[in-house]
Amino acid sequence: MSRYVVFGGFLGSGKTTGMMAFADVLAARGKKAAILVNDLGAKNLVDGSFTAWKGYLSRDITGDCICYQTENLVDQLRRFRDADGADMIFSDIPGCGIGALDHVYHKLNRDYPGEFSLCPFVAVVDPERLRVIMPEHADLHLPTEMEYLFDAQLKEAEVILLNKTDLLTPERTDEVLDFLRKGYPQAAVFGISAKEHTGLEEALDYLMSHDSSLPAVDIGYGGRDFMAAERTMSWYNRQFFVKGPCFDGNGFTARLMDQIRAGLKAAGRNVPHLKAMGEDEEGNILKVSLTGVDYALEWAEKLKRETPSLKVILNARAVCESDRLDEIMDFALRETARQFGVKLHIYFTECFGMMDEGRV
Ligand SMILES: Nc1nc2c(ncn2[C@@H]2O[C@H](COP(=O)(O)OP(=O)(O)OP(=O)(O)O)[C@@H](O)[C@H]2O)c(=O)[nH]1
Ligand SMILES: [Mg+2]
Repeated sequence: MSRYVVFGGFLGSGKTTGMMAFADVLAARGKKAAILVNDLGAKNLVDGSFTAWKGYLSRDITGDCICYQTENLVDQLRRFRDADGADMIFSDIPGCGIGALDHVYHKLNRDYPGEFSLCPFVAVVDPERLRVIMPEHADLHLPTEMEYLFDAQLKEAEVILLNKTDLLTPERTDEVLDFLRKGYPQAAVFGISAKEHTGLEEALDYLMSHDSSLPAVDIGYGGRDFMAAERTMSWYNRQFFVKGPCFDGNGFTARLMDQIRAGLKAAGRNVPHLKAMGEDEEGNILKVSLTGVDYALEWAEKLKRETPSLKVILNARAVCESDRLDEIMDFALRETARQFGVKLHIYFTECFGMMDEGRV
């Protein structure tokens, strides 16, 4: 029987990087891991393309949270288990999501008993973002409604992975771990760095040797605070092709991200996760993230040379009204193309507010 784990956790906390890092540890142990990438939106997801490009056994479930597509989820899990022989299947949920303990774990346990061995339910947390609900109450230019989601994601977790500890001093890591252990005593808490591959062995041993206790946790799913938090967010997915005389693909993408940042900042809005992946004619890629308008770009991959063309997927999960976000993204792309003297072919765009009228 395959083991299955869901990684929840806020936008940009490192769910995707974490799933890949744990898959590496499992591979080193001679075990086969699979990654199921889940997000809202129809298609063109950076995370799915990136995990596949990196060579992981991965597929995606798009269009909605796995909470609401149980049959599709079970089909994919069975395929990984039966056709691919995966020992461990990781999946995430959209970074604004809560409630998967109920909607995924309890549903699988009730309707598909004995099919999948469920690891403890995980929340991945970014220490920077956590400062919003820590005693210092840091102002990260996010709406206060968001605090409900941060807290609910941690309340629901059986395991909390404090990620990005490479960015902290050992003293600060201990301080944050202490805050999590005291505030969320139901969870086993581990400090990890998905990027530097530290702390993974211990956390993985725990996940592999414990089963979910399927706790019943009331996090106010669907209530007033939940709706208020979700209402602040919009999703944007675009796929386009850039054609030039030879141009700097990294520079183009960095300029685009900076133009988007500037547009959002001028409007007093923010973007918990803006990410782009670009692929040149030879199959080389760039991949870059911005986890808020106040931070620096983080590159996971860069192109090594200039290119005459670039296929780009751009995803934004923003704190912004969808119509305004659409305008900001469109302006930024056209302006960047103008500055670089390149031609654009836009093949796919979708933009929606989480609670927009007429979406579903
Ligand atoms: N310094 C550091 N950066 C990390 C670590 N893990 C992830 N990141 C970076 O954080 C950013 C977001 O990581 P992702 O793995 O895409 O986060 P995510 O939770 O999957 O994001 P969404 O799917 O959008 O919710 C990327 O720029 C990563 O490179 C880490 O351990 N240390
Ligand atoms: Mg992700």
